[in-house]
Amino acid sequence: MATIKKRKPPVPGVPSSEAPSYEEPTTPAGPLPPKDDQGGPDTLTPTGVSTGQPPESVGQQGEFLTTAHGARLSDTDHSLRAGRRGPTLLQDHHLREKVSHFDHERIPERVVHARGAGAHGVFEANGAAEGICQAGFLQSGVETPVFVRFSTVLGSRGSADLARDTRGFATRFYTAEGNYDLVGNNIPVFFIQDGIKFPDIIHAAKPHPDREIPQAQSAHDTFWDFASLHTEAQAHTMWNMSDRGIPRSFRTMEGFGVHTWRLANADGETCLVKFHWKPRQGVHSVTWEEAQLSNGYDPDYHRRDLADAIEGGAYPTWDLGVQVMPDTEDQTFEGIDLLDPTKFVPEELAPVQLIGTMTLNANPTNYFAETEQVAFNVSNLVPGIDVTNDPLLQARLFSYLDTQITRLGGPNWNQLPINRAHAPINDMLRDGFHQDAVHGGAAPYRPNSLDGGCPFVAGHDDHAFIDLPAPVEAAIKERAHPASFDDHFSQVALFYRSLASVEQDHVAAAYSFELSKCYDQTIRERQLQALANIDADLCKKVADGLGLTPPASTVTYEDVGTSAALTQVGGSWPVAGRQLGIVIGEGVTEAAVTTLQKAAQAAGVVPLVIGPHGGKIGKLIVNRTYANAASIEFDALVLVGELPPAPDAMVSGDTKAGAGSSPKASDPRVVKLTGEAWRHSKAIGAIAPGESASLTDVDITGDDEGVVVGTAKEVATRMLELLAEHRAWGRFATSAEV
Ligand code: HDE
Repeated sequence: MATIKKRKPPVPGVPSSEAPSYEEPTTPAGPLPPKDDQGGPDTLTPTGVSTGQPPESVGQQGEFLTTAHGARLSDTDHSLRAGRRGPTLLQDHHLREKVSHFDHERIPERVVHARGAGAHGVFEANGAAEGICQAGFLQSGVETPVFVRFSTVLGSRGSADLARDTRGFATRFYTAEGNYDLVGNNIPVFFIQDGIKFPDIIHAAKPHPDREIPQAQSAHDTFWDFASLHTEAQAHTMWNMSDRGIPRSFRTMEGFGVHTWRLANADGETCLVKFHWKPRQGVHSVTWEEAQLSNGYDPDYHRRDLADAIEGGAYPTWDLGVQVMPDTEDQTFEGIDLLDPTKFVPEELAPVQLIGTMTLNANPTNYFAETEQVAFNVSNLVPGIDVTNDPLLQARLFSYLDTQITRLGGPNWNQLPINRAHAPINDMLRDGFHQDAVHGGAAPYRPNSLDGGCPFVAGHDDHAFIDLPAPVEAAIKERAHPASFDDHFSQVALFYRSLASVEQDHVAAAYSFELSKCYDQTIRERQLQALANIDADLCKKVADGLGLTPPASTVTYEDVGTSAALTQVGGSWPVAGRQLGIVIGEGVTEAAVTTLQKAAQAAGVVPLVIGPHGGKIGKLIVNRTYANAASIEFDALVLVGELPPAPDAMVSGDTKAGAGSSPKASDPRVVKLTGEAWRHSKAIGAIAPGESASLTDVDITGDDEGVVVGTAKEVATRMLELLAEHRAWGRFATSAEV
C-alpha cells in the first residue's frame, strides 16, 4: 500500500484521509484508510464472535476494480456494443451488474424518524446503579461500546435538520449480555397515551395526503386538527412549541426514556425509573429565525455539527441518570400515574441520580451501513431492565421488530454488522432472506439430543433475562383507560409556567406562527380553547397574534406549581465545538487574527476566517467568504478592522444586504451578518481600528450587552466567556418588560 500522508485539517470537514493529487492517479494502490475521526461497527461474525480484524477489513479490498464476484475489470467507461455506433449487447455482464445494482440501492426510509445522524462512542458506568439494577453494563467501571442515532420525527430522509420537531435520541449499548436499546426522545412526554393512536398522530402530523405538503413540520391543519381534538397531545405539543423543538445541536439536547421502566437488582428487588441523558454541553436552542435561515443556508446543520465536533476532538458527552421511584402496586408517584407517558416527574420530586457517562468519539465510516441500517428495538432488553404496563410502551414492543422486516428486507436484520450483538448468539432462528450465518448442527429445536441438547436455557446465575414477576390485578377485558389518564392540562401549565419570560414569549410566538399557517379558522379556535385550559396569559398572547378573542377555560385542576429544572436560560457551559466567525478585510492586522485563532483553538472552539474573497489574505487562510458565509454558522462573531465593500458587493441592491437606506461603510453582507448576530443575541466583538464603522453600521456600541470592543487579547478572552453563556440573554426584549 502507498505511504499515506495523513491530513491535518485546519477546520473540520475534510473529505478523505489523503489530500487529492491534481492529476488522476495511475499507479495501482489499495483503498485509503478511514479518516482519523471515523470508526465502524466491531468486526464480529453474525453470531457474535469477534474476528479481531480492523473495521476497514470489511470494506472494499484490493488495488483493482472488480465485478461483484471478484473478476478484475479493464474498462468501466464503455458498454459492450455491436460496433462503435451500434446497439448495446445484452451479453454485457458488467453493464447489467452495475446498472441493476444501482437500480436497487435504495431501501424504504423509516416511517418516522427518517432523517438522522449517528455516532459511535463508549459508556462507562460509575456503579451508582449497582444497588438497583443487576445489568452488567451498569456495574462500576464497566465500559460498553455504544452507537447513537439522533433524528427528527416528521421529515423525510432528505428534509432539513432545523424543523420544529421532537428529536429522537436512540442509544444502543453493545453489552456483554446482549444489545440494550434505549430508544428515547429529547422531550420527556409523548403525544399519546396508548400506542393504538400512533398511526393517527403520525398521519395527522405528516404532510397532507393529497399534495404531500408541508414537509417536516407541524404548522398545518391536520396536525392541529388532531392535537386540538385529542387533547392528551397538548403536553408534548407545548414542549415542541418551546425552544426544545429547535435545539442548537444534537450535542446540546437532553434525552429521556419517556416511559417508566422496572429495574431489578441481583436480589430481585425492583424499583421504577425514568431515564435521563444530561448533556455536559448544556441544553441550548436556536431562535426561530435562526432555524428558518439554517434550513435554507445549511439544511444539514445538526448533522454537520455533530460530525465536525467529533472530527475536531470536541467529543460530546452525556451523563446517564435515573429518577428512582418505589415499585408500588398503583405505580403512582406523588400523584403522577407512572404509566401515563404524557406525564413527567419533576426533578424536584425525584432527583436525577447519575449512573454513568457516555462519550461519542467516532463518526460512522459509512452512513448507509451504520446510520441507515441500524435497527433499534425497544424490546432489546438485558437482565435487570424490564418494561412496565405503559400502554404506549407495550405497543412499541411490537412495532420496532415488525417495521424492520419491510425496511431492511427480511427477518435477518439483526445480522447486519451494526446490529450484531457483542455476545454469543444461539437463537435457533434459521434461514430467511440475507442469512449471513452458516449454522451447523442437525437439531435447531428444543428439546433435542442430536445436537447434544444444545442450546440450553439459562438460569438466573447464568445471566438469563428474567421477565420480572409483577402482579396483574383482576380486571375486565375492555378498551378503556384509567381515570388517572384524564388530566391533559395541569402538567402542561407547570411546564409553561416554569419557563423564563423570554422562553414563554418564544412559546407564544411559535403557537401564533403555527396556527396562522392553518387554513381553517375552526381549528385555530379549537386549539385556542386548549390553550385557555392551560394558561390564560399564553392563550391571550396567541389569540392577539391571530386576531381572535381568547376563550375562557372550561376545566379546573389543582395548580401543580413550577419546576426550576425546566428552563434553559442561565448558566455557563463548555465551549468546545462552538464556531467563532472572524471577519476580516484586505490589509487586516494578521497578528490580531492569529491571537483570536490561537485563543479559540486552545478552548476547542473552531475559528473560521471570513474574508472578502477565498484563498488567502496575507498569510491568513480564508475559510468562508462574505458571499458564502451565513450567520447561523457562527456562535459568535468578531469584526477585525475596517470591512469595506468587496468588489463583488452590490452595495445598493445586494439581496443579502438588508442594510436599510443610509450609506454604510462596511460590506453589505458583513452588515447583514452582524445584524443577524445581534438579533440572535450572539456575542459580537470588534477589534480596533475600525470598530466604529462595522458596529455603527448596525447601530450597536461596545456598551451593549454581549458586545466587546478592544485589543485582540481582550476580545478573545471576553468572547470565550460570552460563548459559554450561549446567548446575551438580556438582549431579548421580553413582553414581561413591556
Ligand atoms: Fe418510535 N418508532 N414509535 N417512539 N421511535 C420508530 O422504528 C413507534 C415512540 C423513537 O434512530 C420506528 O426502526 C410506535 C416513543 C425513536 O432508528 C417505528 C410508537 C418514542 C426512533 C416506531 C412509537 C419513540 C423511533 C420507525 C407508539 C420516545 C428512531 C423506524 C407505540 C420514547 C430510532 C424504526 C432510530 C422509530 C414506532 C412511540 C422514539 C415505526 C408504534 C414514545 C428515537 O417502529
